[in-house]
Amino acid sequence: MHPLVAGVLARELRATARACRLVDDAVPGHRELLKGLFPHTGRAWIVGVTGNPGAGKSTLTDRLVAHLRKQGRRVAVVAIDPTSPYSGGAILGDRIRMQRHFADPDVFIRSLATRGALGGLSRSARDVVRVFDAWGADVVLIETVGVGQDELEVTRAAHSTLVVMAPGMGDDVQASKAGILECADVFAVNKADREGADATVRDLEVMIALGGETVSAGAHSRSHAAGALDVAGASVRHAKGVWVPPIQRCVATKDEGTAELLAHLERHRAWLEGTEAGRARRAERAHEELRATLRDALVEEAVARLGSAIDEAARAVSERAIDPYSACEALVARFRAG
Ligand SMILES: Nc1nc2c(ncn2[C@@H]2O[C@H](COP(=O)(O)OP(=O)(O)OP(=O)(O)O)[C@@H](O)[C@H]2O)c(=O)[nH]1
Ligand SMILES: [Mg+2]
Repeated sequence: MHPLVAGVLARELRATARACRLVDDAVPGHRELLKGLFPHTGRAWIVGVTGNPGAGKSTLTDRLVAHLRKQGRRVAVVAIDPTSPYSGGAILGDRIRMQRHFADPDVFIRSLATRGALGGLSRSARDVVRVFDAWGADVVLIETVGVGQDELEVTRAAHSTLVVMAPGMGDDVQASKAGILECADVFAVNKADREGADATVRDLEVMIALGGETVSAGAHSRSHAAGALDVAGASVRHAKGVWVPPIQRCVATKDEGTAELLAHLERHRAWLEGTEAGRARRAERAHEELRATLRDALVEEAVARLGSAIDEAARAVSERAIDPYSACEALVARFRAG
């Protein structure tokens, strides 16, 4: 048994922080630690919080933490900032914003320092979340910036994903619509005290009404039909047991709408646990995780065994002596041969 397991289960601060660092960095032996922790996990509700930079994710997260604490629930926050891996500026900002929870032994806040030495950010996030699950978190909130591919993968580690929007981010919203719709379980239109919140809500309503289809920029001009679409589309999907993401207006700075937001998230959790569609989704996530872990393990094994052959092949490809496909086939053949 890994020596840190007992410390995490005893909820020791230093052991838990160290365990987070080990799995984040994927140092040798980190899987033994995770294996030891796994039997003590599975209780935590994992909530992803994503959205454009500055939309108010940290402020909202801080409010959600406060509400959860009032209910007596133990909370962990994992903050991820892929946009500025070196400055740490945003992370420092988050610390300041959430610092009123710092003295609370039932709140654990952790920033992912590395970009995930092995298997990337989503692997790192998933494993750190597991440490918190074993630590006894009732809820783990993962804050991630943006809706790029990396962030979408991180949110796949979550049971429920909250996408935070703010008025006046039109172009960003357009650009990331497909991605947003794919991962959002609940929408927060934050900064509802600012002009443009109604337009943002309408925009989202159209998007949701159109369902899984990728929304083109032309959707705006068709927004007339949105009302009808909404009724037909959303209610039909509801009836089929499909989750249709609700939209909640919030003013995070004033704690307005945040209790309702949490209630929406709770409903999503109940849906996950109580419906066939929800259970299917959980099974799909487990499948994804296993595939990702398998991919990492295979890559690790291949790199360990082929080592310099990979370097040589890469050099040959860069000198155009061979195409990357043939080079890869040769490496796979060599790997198979042992
Ligand atoms: N007017 C207004 N300002 C808000 C609201 N919520 C947050 N802010 C402000 O918006 C700014 C950004 O808030 P953050 O919570 O740091 O946003 P974030 O999405 O976490 O930002 P990054 O992590 O840097 O992407 C801060 O100055 C907040 O005080 C709101 O509801 N209304
Ligand atoms: Mg933030």
